Amino acid sequence: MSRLVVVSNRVALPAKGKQASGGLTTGIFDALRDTGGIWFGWSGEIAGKQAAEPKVTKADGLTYATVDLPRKDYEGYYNGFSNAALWPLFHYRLDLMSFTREDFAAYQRVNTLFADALISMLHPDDLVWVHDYHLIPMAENLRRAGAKQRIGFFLHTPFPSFGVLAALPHYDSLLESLCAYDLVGFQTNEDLTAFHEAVCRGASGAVLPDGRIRAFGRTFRAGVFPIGVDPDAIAEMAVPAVKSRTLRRFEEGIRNRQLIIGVDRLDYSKGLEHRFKAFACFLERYPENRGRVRFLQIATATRSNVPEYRALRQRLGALAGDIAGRFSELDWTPMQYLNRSFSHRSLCGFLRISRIALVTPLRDGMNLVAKEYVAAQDPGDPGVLILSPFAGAAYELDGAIIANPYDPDAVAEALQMAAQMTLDERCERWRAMMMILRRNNITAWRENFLRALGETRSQLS
Ligand code: ADQ
Repeated sequence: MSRLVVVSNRVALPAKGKQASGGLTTGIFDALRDTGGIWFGWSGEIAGKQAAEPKVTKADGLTYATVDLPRKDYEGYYNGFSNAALWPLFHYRLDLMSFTREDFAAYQRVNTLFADALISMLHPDDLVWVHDYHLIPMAENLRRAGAKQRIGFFLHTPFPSFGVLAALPHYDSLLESLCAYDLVGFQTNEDLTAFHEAVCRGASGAVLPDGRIRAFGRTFRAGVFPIGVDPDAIAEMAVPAVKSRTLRRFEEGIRNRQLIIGVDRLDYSKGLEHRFKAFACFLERYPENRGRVRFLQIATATRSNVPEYRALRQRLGALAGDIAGRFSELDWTPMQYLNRSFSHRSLCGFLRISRIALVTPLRDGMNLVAKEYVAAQDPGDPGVLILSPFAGAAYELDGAIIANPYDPDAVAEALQMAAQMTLDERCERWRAMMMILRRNNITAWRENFLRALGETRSQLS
């Protein structure tokens, strides 16, 4: 079996005495443990000057190799090109895209630095798996440094349609970088189709009859690999979590009211402002629910160095305050809005006791919370998932109520339908979704990707 080398922006270093938490981390960790591989990426540390050698840590049969980033490059690579240009672009928010040539140059420099640090650690037969939009030029840089290994890339976010992609200066350079991989993986068919179109229209490439792609003088594969969760592990975590002190105290506070939950990173792609307004619309249009429901929104702050995220946090705080001021009674508050984070175990507990989940991103590659919510439910009394059609998860979870987040009335109607849904219908919808979650679980995701990558032949070998 080939050794696996995973490359991602951040590396989940083994914390003493702590288990790897979160589905994706665990999924990658398991894949690496199978092959005794390397997990390579940024240490999360800013170095005064460029760190030449990667720091290597060995634990649990794995090798973790991390590099520090020079401050100047960190700003341009991470806060700049990755999170202020690519992230909004890939989520169809051209209005928020902020591009500078300096940021793009820093992005290229960091990818070169990563490739130069990694190349000497590679064995000839390794499979290299690069993750996400921060590291699109990795394969190109590794090839330039002489790598002949098979290199795959998985994009966790959506891939935008060509009309949107073309707004990015130097988009053709990114396309060329993507074409240096042996396999490029996407979450949904829509993303793959958009990539095909970009390659054909933006790079004069072609999709061959057998599905391979030819562009920039190379032939490679692209495919759909929807990321999954481990539904049984989530259920196992959720059952005891409900009995924890935190959860018991919280449940006492809501006193048998129907709990509506949202769990997201605080990010404009997650549609939180639209969601808050839709919840207000629901209370307005269906006043019989006042006093009977509680909306719990957990939104942990991320990327606080990017100005748009700070502005969003302020707007959300004001909106939550408005809703509380408008609808609260002396003995009832409609919503709780928390900017703190919880352990994955507690989150699974919150998901389990929630009668309705609102997963209404404006765009999302997949959205694992949607899948985690379904997996955490009590099979005898499952809750209802309300899901945006713009989340990758909507391609699989057809037992959810699909509601357009841009239409507050549609989300309000979905909430009313969910609140009134019979046990039989809830069970039927839940069973249909669980079947899909079990089939497309996290193990299937990584095995399918790595099998497909293993079956490719390096273009240079
Ligand atoms: P994210 O945008 O981070 O991931 P998501 O898939 O919803 O989005 O969440 C990833 C993980 O973070 C989940 O396991 C979830 O439980 C956890 N999480 C989310 N909000 C949290 C919170 N407030 N507190 C604690 N934990 C929280 C990116 C893409 C997604 C894609 C994933 C995986 O943007 O579209 O589904 O990668 O490919």
